[in-house]
Amino acid sequence: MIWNEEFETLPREAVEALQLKRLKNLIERVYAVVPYYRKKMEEMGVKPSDIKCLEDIRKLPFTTKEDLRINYPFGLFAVPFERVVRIHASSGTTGKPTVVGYTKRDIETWAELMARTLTAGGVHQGDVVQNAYGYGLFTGGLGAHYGAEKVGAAVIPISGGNSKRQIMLMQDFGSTVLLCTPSYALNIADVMKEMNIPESSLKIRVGLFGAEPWSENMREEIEKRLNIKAMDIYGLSEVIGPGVASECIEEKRGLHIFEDNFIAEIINPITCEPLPHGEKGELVFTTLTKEAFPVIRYRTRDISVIIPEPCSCGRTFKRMQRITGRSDDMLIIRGVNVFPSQIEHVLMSIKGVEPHYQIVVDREGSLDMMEVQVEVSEGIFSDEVKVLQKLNKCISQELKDTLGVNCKVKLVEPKTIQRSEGKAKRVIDNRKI
Ligand code: DLL
Repeated sequence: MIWNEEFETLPREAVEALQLKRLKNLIERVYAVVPYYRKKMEEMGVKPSDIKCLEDIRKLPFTTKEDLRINYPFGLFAVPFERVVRIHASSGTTGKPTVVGYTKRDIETWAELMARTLTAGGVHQGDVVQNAYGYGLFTGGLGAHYGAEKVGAAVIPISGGNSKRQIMLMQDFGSTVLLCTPSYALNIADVMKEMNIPESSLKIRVGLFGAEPWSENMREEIEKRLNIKAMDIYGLSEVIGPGVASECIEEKRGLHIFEDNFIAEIINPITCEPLPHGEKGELVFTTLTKEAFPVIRYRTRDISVIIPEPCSCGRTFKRMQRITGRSDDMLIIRGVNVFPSQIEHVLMSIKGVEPHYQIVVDREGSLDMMEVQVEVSEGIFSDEVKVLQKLNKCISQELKDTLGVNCKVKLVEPKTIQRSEGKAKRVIDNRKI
């Protein structure tokens, strides 16, 4: 099922014509009303009239989290404040949050995009949607909520946390759809196991998971343990929230980018050079329809690949591969670039290892030391020391082969690594660098 046939199946030329028209309007508007963008464009010697074709987007300056910080809280808003009806924020790296605003029309656009997302995941009227994304300043809860109502599903606005209550309501209300972070979905599966509740006592059919990196192996684990289909959905507050790109249930391979609303580019994160489709790099988004808080060439730091080939589901929008890491999440361990996603990939392919782990980085003298703490299954933990040693050695070797750097592996008892109710914290970097 496609929520908005008219737009989601537009022929490519029409998509691009619409993008160009909207891009021109956007640039004219921000140049006129946002002094900061105007100044940046002037510094680069570019005027709105220089945007004549889609490739001309490359003439425009990038926007980064630092630009948002400088303009904290409302400096980049592009409408008079009276037109703002909602404010969200996400935690920044430097203490002050990143603030985003929405007009009435922005809220409608967002609901439309989330309706498309949910429909692409197979959600429809008659479904009971348990929305365990956090409600509040985080965009996950309310963003998904409006979309679910728009498709006509019954929404349970439970927010994240309190897994026992989540399970009780899933059983009592007959929830058919679960919305939360992938790590929280596993947390719920763990609590169900502890309480001896079989997944067959639930009606959940599908889950739409996002807001944090996860792997194909983790998808398999969630699908198996909850007996559902697990879909990947992507978005970020600066661009709109959830509803930027999402998988279709037909293919489950790559996330369709809602290109009538956003232009996606991939750049080399070091040189900032645009990369051709099919090459891996940092995702950059320009919003085409947002009124209150448009962004121009926003650098997400998320690493992905754009897939231009058409999809069998009928949607004509290009897809992006699932996020494989963040350019600023990359750890440099003794000079070697290490992504937490590589570690997750290794761990999830080893039997006896639970999908709960944490990476702790320290500096001893001038040497970086990385320890990977991994939970093992109940059965393995009560086994002989020899079995544990063997498993430890196997994980260390696999990690070394994949990462090209030695790391310490510490097997920990089941349930010792802190569980997340929202985004999981995978890396603790104790180095003062
Ligand atoms: O996490 C919006 C969202 C809510 C997306 C619910 C999906 C579901 P922020 O808090 O601003 O917004 O965080 C955005 O989270 O730049 C990525 O690094 C990461 N992220 C979001 N979705 C995915 C995903 C929301 N599907 C940041 N896979 C982004 C990997 C994701 N990372």
